[in-house]
Amino acid sequence: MALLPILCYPDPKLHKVAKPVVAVDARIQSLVRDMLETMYEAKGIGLAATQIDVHERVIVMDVSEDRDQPLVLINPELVWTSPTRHINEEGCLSVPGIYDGVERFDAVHVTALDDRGQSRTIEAEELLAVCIQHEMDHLMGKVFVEYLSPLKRNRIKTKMIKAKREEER
Ligand code: K1U
Ligand code: ZN
Repeated sequence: MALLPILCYPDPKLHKVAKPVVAVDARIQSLVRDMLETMYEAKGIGLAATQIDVHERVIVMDVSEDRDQPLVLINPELVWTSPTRHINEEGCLSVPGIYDGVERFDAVHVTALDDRGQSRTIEAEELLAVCIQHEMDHLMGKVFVEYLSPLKRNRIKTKMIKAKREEER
């Protein structure tokens, strides 16, 4: 297993659109293991392949309190969204230290393959529903700060660029 570096906003690679996985083979299973290790180490509840510069439709998540219920979604597709939405506080491993409210569907149904290539449907609500929508945005090249006002987004961009410069000094 390997820890993978996570891309930081405003890296333009975060805006690439991921392609569908063609086959759930040993390469994808190894990618999933590395992504889970990276997500747990970073103390995140989710990670999209885009964030580690792999542009294929793979997501890993674990919203359980004990961090022992990994969920793997390969080629996820939203098949149902609730009629209601709410604003939830979100964070992002690619935008460390920034938290803000984003409006999301309260519940979603998603079809996907698991890490053995089996098709499944997940009916998600609460934090899992929010996390799925956040991670599926990553696969489309969208970072949560793009829902914020241009003023907030530009402030965050400047802060991230400054932090990166400091880190490189
Ligand atoms: O995709 C990512 O960058 C992971 C991200 C997932 C996420 C968190 C919160 C709402 C939606 C999606 C994180 O794990 S950020 C860090 C975190 O653990 C967290 C932050 C705020 C609330 C709950 C958890
Ligand atoms: Zn994120």
